[in-house]
This record gives sequence, structure tokens and C-alpha cells, in this order.
Amino acid sequence: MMVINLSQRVEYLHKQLNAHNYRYYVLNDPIISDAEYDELFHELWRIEEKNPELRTHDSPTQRVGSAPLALFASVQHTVPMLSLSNVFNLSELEAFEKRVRDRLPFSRDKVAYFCEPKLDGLAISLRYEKGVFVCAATRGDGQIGENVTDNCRTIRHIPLKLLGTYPDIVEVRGEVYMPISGFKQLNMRLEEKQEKAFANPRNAAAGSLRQLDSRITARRPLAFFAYGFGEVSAPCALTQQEGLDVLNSWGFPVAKDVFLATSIHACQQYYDFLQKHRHALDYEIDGMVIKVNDFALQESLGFLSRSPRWATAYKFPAIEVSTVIEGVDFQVGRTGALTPVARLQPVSVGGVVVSNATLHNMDEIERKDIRIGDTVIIRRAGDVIPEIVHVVVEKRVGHEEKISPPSCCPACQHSVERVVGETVIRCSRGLDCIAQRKEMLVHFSSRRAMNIEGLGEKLIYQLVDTGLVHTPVDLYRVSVHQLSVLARMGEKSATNIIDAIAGSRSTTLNRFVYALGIRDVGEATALNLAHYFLTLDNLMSASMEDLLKVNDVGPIVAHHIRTFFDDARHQVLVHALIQVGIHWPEIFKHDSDSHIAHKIFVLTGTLVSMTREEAKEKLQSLGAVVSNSISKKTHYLVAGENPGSKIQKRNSLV
Ligand code: 3BD
Repeated sequence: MMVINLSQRVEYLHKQLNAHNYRYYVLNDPIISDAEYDELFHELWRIEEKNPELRTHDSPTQRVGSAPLALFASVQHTVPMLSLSNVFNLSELEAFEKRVRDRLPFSRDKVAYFCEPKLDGLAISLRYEKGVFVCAATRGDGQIGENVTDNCRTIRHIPLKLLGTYPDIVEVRGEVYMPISGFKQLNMRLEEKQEKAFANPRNAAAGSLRQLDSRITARRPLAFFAYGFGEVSAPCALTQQEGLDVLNSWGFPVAKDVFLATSIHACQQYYDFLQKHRHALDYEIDGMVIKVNDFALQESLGFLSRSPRWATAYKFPAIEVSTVIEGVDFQVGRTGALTPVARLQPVSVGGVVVSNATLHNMDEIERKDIRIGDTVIIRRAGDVIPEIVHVVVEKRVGHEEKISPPSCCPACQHSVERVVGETVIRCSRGLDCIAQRKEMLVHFSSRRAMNIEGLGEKLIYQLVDTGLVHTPVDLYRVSVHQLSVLARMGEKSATNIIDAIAGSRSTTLNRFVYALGIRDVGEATALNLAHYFLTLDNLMSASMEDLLKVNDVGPIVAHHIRTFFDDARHQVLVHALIQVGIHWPEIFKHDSDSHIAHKIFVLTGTLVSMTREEAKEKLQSLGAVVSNSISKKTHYLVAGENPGSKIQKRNSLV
């Protein structure tokens, strides 16, 4: 019975290696030498070489990466990955706390806040089924991310098998980052090989994680720390503090520099402390995350759009440096607005080379008295576009030039207009301006509009520049051959994009209205318009009076909608789009005694005949409200396969 002995030995080696891994990477306190570890590792390796049937995905030997992928698959997060609101000073922090208190169902003397350093890495979700690591996904847009399982398997800080006791399904949320020491070594290595170094640890972490070849990821010094839960098949903790202890007991590193504050002023003190000591840490932090500690209170606070009301990021002040303005360009946006952008002498701001800064509009230029040739202080906060804080007037030598508003559109040379009372300068040629056409197409194809996957900004610019595409209608006439020649891409990739364009014909009225890019008509307004008017014809022929009856539509938005549909070019465009086959399901008038109108639905699990997003759109078209989280107000819970924790929650509510 040789095989049974071997598999017992394999099991023993797994346990030993996992335990030593945990002591080394999580506790930072190894109890055996590297050589002893290597010996165990190689014993396992040799057994697996000779007996490949004993090599499992969660084996400690499977951390070296595997053959490159063609592309990352998408993963839909069963529980969305949220965003965090920001505060920048004590008074904003106090306002956050006031909102928390005002919303709590009963007044409390004390709300405890859990403070964590905010690591500057990449948010990620790790899924474990029966304790075995099965999937890792990037945050993406919070709903859909990329499958980076192979890459994450190479990160030693991520357990392949959970320790202790755990529910059948757990998703662990955390941040993949690169320690500063590892980042410096990596850059030295890259420079020796005359390869391009990374600007900062965050970029290095992103560049290393998003490698199609996970063998490259395996050689990068990535690390991980856990800060929360996604889908769980059973509740795991009652507070954030307890949650981190649980995560740690399963084998995850968690931040050590945390603090349980019993007042917002204690939060402020800890923030000051972190800011003072941030340079002593081996990882970059860009602020502190503050979370209401009690999970039950979190639950009752809920969310505001995509951010929890129970947490916020208290950001450190942005980095400021000085540079010189070499010139000003005007960029044309989708609605024709010309935005001045300063061309800067390139300068490194916190490791990132900056050569542009937005100037917002002419009023901003006048208010700050910004001139070409001026020395200015610029600021970059997180990932946002750098801004000019102020001019260093003492550095003026007298040759600085005032910036004059453009008299014509830089893209189409047509004259521009500035409406009295508005600060924005516009090119009013709409679809006849090449720049606006490009931006309209980018918006039209975007994920939340017609959702044409693979048709990005660069490709759209190429299609317009070569004259192949003028309006969205032309997209539906491009052939695989044209696309593959133009973009020098393979037949397969071109076919995928053409298929995506063709598939976008089947949509919803609200997506279509949003995709048209009417000024100030965002997703929410488009949905309200669709629900109110039910058909495109009704919307197109609606009077100002009718439009004003729609939820959230005021005189300005109503005017933009009317102006848009009064434009003969837009009427031609809309009809041509219907002609090429764009269609959507009919929306039924929701009479008030319909079963579905105004009812609150929550969807969970895998549905059989459609995706959750499709089901959501269908329900919305019938007048239902679809919510992400279940509460006492929920009318219907639609549960597919593997429904997860929402079912239990429901059972606890009925
Ligand atoms: C950290 C959301 C909540 C669970 C939502 C409260 C926004 C990045 O150290 N907690 C942390 C850290 C990030 C977090 C939450 N706790 N969300 C947290 C976070 N200690 N970095 N984030 N994220 C993660 C994000 N990422 C990319 C684009 C937009 N938002």
C-alpha cells in the first residue's frame, strides 16, 4: 500500500509547509531555517514529479506560475466591491461622523471606529470554497473584475488552504501591494537588465499582478493584506476588529498598525500619529481608513450609491511640487466643451512623472492669474489628474504670456461660443466636429452605455481618423477584414470586437438614451426617462412640460433633451440606429396594482436563463426597484444557484 503512505506523506508535507509559510509570511516569525524549509519543499516536489496524480492545485509547490493566458477572463463579484468616500481634514471628518450619528436608528453615546492604515495597492477579492483557494479577481469597476487566480497563487502571503475553521464559502477582500524594500530591489534588477523601472510601488504592484504570464508575477515581491469579507456562507464576526482576528486565524496577514478609537477625536490623533510615522513603514500608505466597528451598526447605516456610509478614507495631504507652464492646449469633450490643459515641464510628483495639469476653464485661469511661462505649484492627490494650486508670482520675469481663449475649435477650426453666464467655451458643431464625434463614440460604446467590449478609445480614434466611422451607425457596418487591417490585429480579436458590436444591438431603452450622450443625461436620468415615456417616440416628441414631469428633470436638463431631439442630425442618427437593428424589450406601463411596479427586488446566486445584470434590467423595465442588499424593506428575493449569505439573511428576517 505504497500509494496510501505517499499520499499521507504528501498531506503531512502540505500541512508542514503551509504552517511554516504562515509563520514566515504572516507572523514574520519562522521556526525553521530556509534550508530546512527547502528540504521539505523538495521532498514534496520530487513526490509530485513521480506521482503527478498527487499534485493538487492547493499544493505549496504550485506557487511558481503557469503558462501565459491569452487574456484575463471577467469575474462578476457576487457581492460588489465598494468604493470609499474621502475626507481631507478634521471638519470633513466631523461631518462624516455627524452623518453616521444622524442615521443611526437610536442615539448612542459612543460609536467605536476602527482605524486602519490605507495601503496604496490594488483591491482584490479571494474566493475559498471548503477552505481551498479557487479564484482571485481584481476590483475592476466594483461589479466585474479580472480573473487573476494564477497570479495570486504565486503570492506567498495568500494561503492556498485556510487554517482552522471557516464557512464553506468565504471571499476575503484585501490589498495586493509591493513592500518598499522589494520595490527598490526589483527596480535595481530591472535597471541592471536595462529594462524600464517602475515609478512607484503601486505601479510596480499593478504591473506585476496584471501579467498574463504568472511566472513573471511569481518573481515579483508582491505581498497581501486582508481587510474585509465579500460573500460568506455564514457570518464570521460581529465587529471589524474581530473580523481581522478571524482573517488572521485563517492564515492571512492583516495590518498591525490598527487602532480602535472610541471618538472621532481619537481617530484624528491616530491619523496624526500615522502621518508622522508613515515613513518608518515598509509599505506606502496614502491615508487611514475609518470604519464603524460594529457590523450591526454598519448594516443599519447602509450605502450611498457605491460607498458605505459607515466608512471613509481620511487621506493624507497631496504632494506638491513646482514646475513651469510651457503652453496651454484646449481639449474638446463629448459635448463640445473646450477644457484648457496646461503643458508642463515634466516633473516627478511622488514618483509619477507629470506633464499635464487641468486648468478646468477660463474663469479658473483668470482667478489664479495663470500665464504661460509661469512657475506654478502643482498637486497630485491619488490617481486624480494633477491640478495647479497657485502661481509663484515672485518667480515672474516679465516675459509671461496671458492665456487667451481660443477663437476657434482646435479640432475642427469652427468658431466657438461662450454662453453668457456660463464659464464654458464650446464648439457647437456637435457631430460635425471630429473631436466630438470621437468622444461621442467612446461614450456610446462604453460599458454602461451600449457595452461594446474591446472597442476602446484608441481603436475608435483610429476608426474615425481613417474615415471608416463617422457616427455610431457606421460601427454596425465595419467588417472583420476592415478592422483587422486597420488596427493590425488578428482575425480572432477583430471577430470578437465585431461580434461585440453586433451583440450590442440588443439593449434597453434606458441604455440607449444614455448612450446618445445628451448633455446632463446620466444613467439615472435615462432610466427615469425610459420609465416615464415607455417608448422612444414618446420621449422624442415630449414637450418641455412633459419632460418637467419626470423625476429629477429640471428646466436645464429638459432644455438639453429638447434641443438634442430638435436637431435634425440627431433625428437622422436615431432613426438610422433603429434601422441597423438596435432594439430593446417593450416597457409595460406599470399600473399601480401590477405585482412588480415599485416593489423592491434583491437578486442572488447564479440564475439559469440570464445573468443577474440582465434580470436586473428586465425587472427595472417592469418598474421594479433592484437593490444590492437585503433588508426588511425587500419585497422579493430571487435566488439562483449557490445563493450565498443573502438566503440566510432572509431567513433571519422573516
Ligand atoms: C486599504 C475600497 C470597505 C470594505 C469598503 C470599507 C475602495 C480600494 O488599505 N475597506 C482598507 C483599504 C481599502 C478598505 C473598504 N480598507 N474598502 C479599503 C477599501 N484598509 N487600501 N477599498 N477601493 C479598497 C478602490 N480601489 C480602486 C478603485 C476605487 N476604489
